[in-house]
Amino acid sequence: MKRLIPCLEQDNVEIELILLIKTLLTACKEISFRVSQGALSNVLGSTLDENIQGETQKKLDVISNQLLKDMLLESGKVRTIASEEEDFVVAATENAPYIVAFDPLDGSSNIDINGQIGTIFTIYRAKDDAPANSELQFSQKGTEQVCAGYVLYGPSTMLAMTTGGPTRLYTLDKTQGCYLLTTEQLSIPTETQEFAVNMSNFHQWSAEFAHYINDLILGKAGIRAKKYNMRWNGAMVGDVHRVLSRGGIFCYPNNINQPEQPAKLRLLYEANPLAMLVENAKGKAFTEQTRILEIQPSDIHQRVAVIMGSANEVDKCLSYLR
Ligand code: P6P
Repeated sequence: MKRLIPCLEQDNVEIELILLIKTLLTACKEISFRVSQGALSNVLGSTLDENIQGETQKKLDVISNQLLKDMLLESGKVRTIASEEEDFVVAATENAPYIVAFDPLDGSSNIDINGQIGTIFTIYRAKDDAPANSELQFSQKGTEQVCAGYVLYGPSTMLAMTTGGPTRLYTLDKTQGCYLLTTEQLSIPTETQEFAVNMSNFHQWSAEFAHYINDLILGKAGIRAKKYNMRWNGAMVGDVHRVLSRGGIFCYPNNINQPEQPAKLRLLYEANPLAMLVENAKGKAFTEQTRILEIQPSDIHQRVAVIMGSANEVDKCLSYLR
């Protein structure tokens, strides 16, 4: 099986970016080890702190964030860092070529129940018209991403990544300590019979989205005339990995009862990188109206509705919302 670096070289990825990806994935190897140790290494449970999202920080959230931040700060390739666990951007190396944003441990509510969790990351070129300590470094549409990926800490540790070309899957060989190519090119089936949504939020959806889900639940007896199955992982990275692997549609729509902040998922370090992975695997990724990758960001922690996965199912869902 091919190793990661030769794959990136074959994809003509520039050496500076290859070195940065290598650094980032080295940190994820350490996170994978800590996660797999679980209760044995006293990393379970919560801290007494809350992040800017208002969520209680898990010990592993803080450990993973620090691991990534330290390694990226030392890399010399990163001008600015943004993280779900950091209130503000962190200036790194002046005039370095790239900026990096990440969710160090997506789905951390799954940590204490040994569920799937993962690190989501995205890389852009640094901007020369903004200081290294400015949020304006991340004022770039998702279409500007030069690399997007996640490392999923499941029964095996898997990396899904694109550098603009196909979305490829790699598996971490823990004996050699390297990521090996296990799926050359992911291609999401255009049709599906599987949807992912938190059904307990039914009361907060728009009537149009509730109608769409209700038609899925009606199955063969309803207008969709086929039986649908439902999965909800509690970790977007796990749900989207399933969608990338076998098709499906992942939905986190707006909460109409919270007009001041209707969306839950974050654009910069959740929706955008996963949207790039999905689109480069022939899927689609929208909010309730807009292609996610075309949104002009306004804030590093801004939130968006998410509907992504099998192209024809996403189109069908959006047809209910228009
Ligand atoms: P709920 C995890 O906290 C997360 O940001 C996503 O990874 C996940 O899909 C979603 O929230 C789960 O939200 O409301 O079902 O707990």
